[in-house]
Amino acid sequence: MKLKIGVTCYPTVGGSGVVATELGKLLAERGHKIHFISSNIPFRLNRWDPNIFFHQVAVNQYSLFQYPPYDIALASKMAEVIKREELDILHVHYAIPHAVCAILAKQMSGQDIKIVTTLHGTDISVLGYDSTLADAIRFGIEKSDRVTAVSYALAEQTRTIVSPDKEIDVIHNFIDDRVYKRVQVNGLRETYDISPEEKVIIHVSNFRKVKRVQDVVKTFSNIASRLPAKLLLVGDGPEMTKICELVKNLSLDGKVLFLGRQDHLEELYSMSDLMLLLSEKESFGLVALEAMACGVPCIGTRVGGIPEIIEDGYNGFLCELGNTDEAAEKALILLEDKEKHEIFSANAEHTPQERFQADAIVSSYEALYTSLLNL
Ligand code: GMT
Repeated sequence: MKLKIGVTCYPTVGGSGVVATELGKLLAERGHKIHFISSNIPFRLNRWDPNIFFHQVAVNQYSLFQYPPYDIALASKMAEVIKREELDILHVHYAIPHAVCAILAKQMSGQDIKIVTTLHGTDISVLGYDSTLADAIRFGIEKSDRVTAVSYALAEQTRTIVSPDKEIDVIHNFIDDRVYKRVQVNGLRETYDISPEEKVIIHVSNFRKVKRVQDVVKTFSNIASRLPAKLLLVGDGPEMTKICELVKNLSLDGKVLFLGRQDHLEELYSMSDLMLLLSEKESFGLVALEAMACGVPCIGTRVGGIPEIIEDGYNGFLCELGNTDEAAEKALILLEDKEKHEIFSANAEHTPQERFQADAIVSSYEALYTSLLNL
């Protein structure tokens, strides 16, 4: 049976928005009607599909209110779409505010819609600095009909920190394997002035503190003192100024390329030899999976969901958080041994198909929806 599914996520750049949108697109390809309800068109919603609809949440600023009422506006829009489109399911990404808005919308609409909430980790990291939101997060989780987490680590962390009286299913993230694959990048290295003997190391993030981009630069500095290499820093965010300073202080100008936010990451990955993901918090680490799909092994910290993607000694290496010497040593094991690098690269390329197959993961969500509706 074909379903009518409302989807709410943050439309801005970020793994949760990517996963929500890619899932919606693949469900639409299977014939379900997908209604995105969001403040803006999700950035990956870049092609027309007759089964995809977008309902914009208008958040107005009134002089009477100190803050624009995003949550109430979202809940109202959800209720409107639930009623008009006769939605079966509302799938929201994040417990706060989206699950809480969905619960309110359900009450406003008076319909027996089922609410599915996917946790991406941000709810838990928010709690790290604002424990007053714990009750709201627990409420959002407990009042959802089903809750999923993107990794076993996140499910466990949620149980420990929030202690909800609710089962949490784990459904891993996935990538669109039609996009993320090794592609020919003739002339791209030359464009970036990368010589044939130089190794290319890549890091992609939103440059938040938790991403520890300083550790990435320090690790690179160590690597670059041993062999010719360039570091591609892709993305932008609050830590950027500090990173630029560090690059200068370590005399790495010219070796570190600041590429800013980029589309078509598959091309940048395809010309890279190694990815560094040295975060202190990472519930999954979608960029590691994207890079692997393009044949790039990863060095990652033994943190959150990263060990669920990086299999130590198979498609990359794990290292201790903050230990940049260890990260550099592990990187050099691959960069200095062509044969080993080829094996790791092939293993990385197979990882999405082996354990994060898009088709199977979309089917898991489909099964979850239909079981909720007793179909
Ligand atoms: O990593 C971020 O800062 C963005 C954040 C988000 O909410 O989009 O990413 C989270 O969700 C992604 C998709 O599930 C995961 O791949 C990221 O690991 C997770 N980020 C953190 O846990 C810090």
